Amino acid sequence: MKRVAVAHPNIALAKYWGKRDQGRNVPAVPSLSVTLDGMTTTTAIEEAEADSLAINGVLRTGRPLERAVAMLDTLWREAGRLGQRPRAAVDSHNDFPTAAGLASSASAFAALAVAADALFATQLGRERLSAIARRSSASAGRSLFGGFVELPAGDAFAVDLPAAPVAPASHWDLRLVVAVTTEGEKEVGSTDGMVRTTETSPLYDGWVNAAPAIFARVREAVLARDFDALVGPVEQSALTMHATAFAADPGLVYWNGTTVEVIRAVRKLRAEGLRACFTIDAGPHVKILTPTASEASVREAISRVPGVLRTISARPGEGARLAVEE
Ligand code: 2P0
Repeated sequence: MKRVAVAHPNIALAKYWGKRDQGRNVPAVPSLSVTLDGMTTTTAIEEAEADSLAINGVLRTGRPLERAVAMLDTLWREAGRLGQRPRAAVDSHNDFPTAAGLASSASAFAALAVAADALFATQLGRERLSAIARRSSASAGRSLFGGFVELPAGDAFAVDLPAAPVAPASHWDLRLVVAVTTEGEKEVGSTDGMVRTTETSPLYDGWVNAAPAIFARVREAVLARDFDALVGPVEQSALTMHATAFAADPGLVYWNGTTVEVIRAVRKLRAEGLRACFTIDAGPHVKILTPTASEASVREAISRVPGVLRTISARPGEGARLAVEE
């Protein structure tokens, strides 16, 4: 039987960057994200002669297949199933471009966890699926849930570390405007970038020490739906994460010139009285948070910044789930 699941990417307002434990993929800092609506990964899975993985219609081998297989093995083992795991054909499609800088690994592993849980009839529940997805890609643990979601930092012994919902999507009708600044893919992936930062950046300990207080301020502002209180910690989280990465050896510069221009444009809009703040992930695009009422003005102003190729708008959305069969 074929099972189909859908999941959405998420954007961290308080960033995760760095692992306490590489093998178990345990984050060194707490993060808080918003799961997005609109952009969707749809993943179908069915029993097959051998494990296989297709992404957007292209069969993949090597590392992407290994990561998917590792998740299927973990899920089977976690469910305490005896005997050999059924082999599975996984067919995953994204309806958004990877070059938009929206972490496709988050929605991919969240959708795969839900689809495989249904195929194997393991009924692990959302929390355990989140912990399993987090082991494959930490941000994927957050996409199991909708709305505003937190992922705590783990200690060295953390085996099961799920994300948890902070508030549902309906809690706060914010908009997230992505300013796309290049169509190219990033040079250094998040996983490798984090390892380099952890091992070589002299600022890494400062980031790990500062992150919990920044996270707490973001969490409080989200719960209070206080946009003005959100601005400071959201921008500080992104800038401190990037400052730490800049200081690695060799330095990780995820930005391009347009990234800086958009930051300046957002601050100018704020000085003119508009509510908006920015965040940046492991790539050159800028994500701008704004209340619904100012979305149109923000989009228009940001589209005019030289170097911005286009903008994409998203709102808070739902967690990973089985697709409704037609
Ligand atoms: C985040 N990022 O909190 C941060 C901010 C990117 C910048 O989580 O190694 O793909 O698979 O656990 O989850 C992207 O990193 O990394 C990410 P792994 P992941 O959204």
